Amino acid sequence: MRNLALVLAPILALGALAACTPAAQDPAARYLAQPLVSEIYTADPSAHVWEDGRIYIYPSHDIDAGVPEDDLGSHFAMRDYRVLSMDRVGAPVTIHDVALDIANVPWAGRQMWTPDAAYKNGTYYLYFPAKDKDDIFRIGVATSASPTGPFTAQPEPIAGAFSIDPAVLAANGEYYLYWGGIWGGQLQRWESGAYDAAAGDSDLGQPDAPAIQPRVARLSADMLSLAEEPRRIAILDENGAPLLGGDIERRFFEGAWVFQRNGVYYFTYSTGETHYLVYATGDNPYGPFTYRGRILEPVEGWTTHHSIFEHEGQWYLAYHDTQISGQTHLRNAKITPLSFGEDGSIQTLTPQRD
Ligand code: FUB
Repeated sequence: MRNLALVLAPILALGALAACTPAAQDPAARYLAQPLVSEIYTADPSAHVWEDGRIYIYPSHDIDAGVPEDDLGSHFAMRDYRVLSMDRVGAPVTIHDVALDIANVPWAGRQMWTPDAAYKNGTYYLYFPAKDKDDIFRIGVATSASPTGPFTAQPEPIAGAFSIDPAVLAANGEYYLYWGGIWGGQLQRWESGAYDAAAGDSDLGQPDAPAIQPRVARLSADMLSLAEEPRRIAILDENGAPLLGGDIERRFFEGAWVFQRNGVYYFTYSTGETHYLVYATGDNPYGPFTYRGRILEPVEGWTTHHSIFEHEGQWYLAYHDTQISGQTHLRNAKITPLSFGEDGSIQTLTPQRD
């Protein structure tokens, strides 16, 4: 009996110690950041600071539409957009009314995925992907006099743009639209230059060939169309060779976000099935960009998607995970500070402790 007590004592002591750790007292403490809001599900947060100095988040608005989960993301069956805003990170977050409903987009059929926004000359522009009536992902644009909408959609999608995950970079007095996502995002179906459903639903199965490349085009002066033919974006390894399709820990999958810092252009994206947020850098908006490293280790949930912005001298990463629901299609947006090294490298973040 005495021996048993001797054996059990240290185990019980360790247990008591563990129960005192912040994570045991509060399960939320194991996360790097907390959800911005819990009233609605939000994901793919595209963050901007407009002229009023406030932070505006344009996220996907996740819902449970009862669509079974599959490899193409059919369970992400979103139908509208809501904008979030706050004075600064950590301040109360306002959930604004519906900014755009799929019922008011004449060409759209289903699945309103990641949006982004831009501001020019008193008008706010919301860029968004949705499947058209033929189930082909297109990218549309809607306008508003207010950063939070309601937005009025153009009657047709933007000619020449396709696939998913639009992101806008304002630089040098111009605006550049980036897009693309493989697998369910259908980018692989546009490899020939025209839509080809026969190209299938994955990444073309060419592990030794250059990976499928995201696209970019400068926007027209009225922000409603492309001013040039879309260009393919090269993402290179440390030897200047294009990343290969089989390099699944580094090649582009979806979720482009581009920003400029100290004259360097950062092309950031998700690696999809390996669940990393990574970045590559270049010296102009079109690339090529050279792979540099990871921004965020895998979050809870299948998808990972983000934006990066500066507010009052501090850089931030807006991202999402599934902390609230534990379900891959019901995500919650978060924001956490981001740090850079002297050489411009991004310091890798870990989103939760195991
Ligand atoms: O939210 C739907 C899709 O999931 C996005 O468009 C992808 O980037 C992924 O986050």
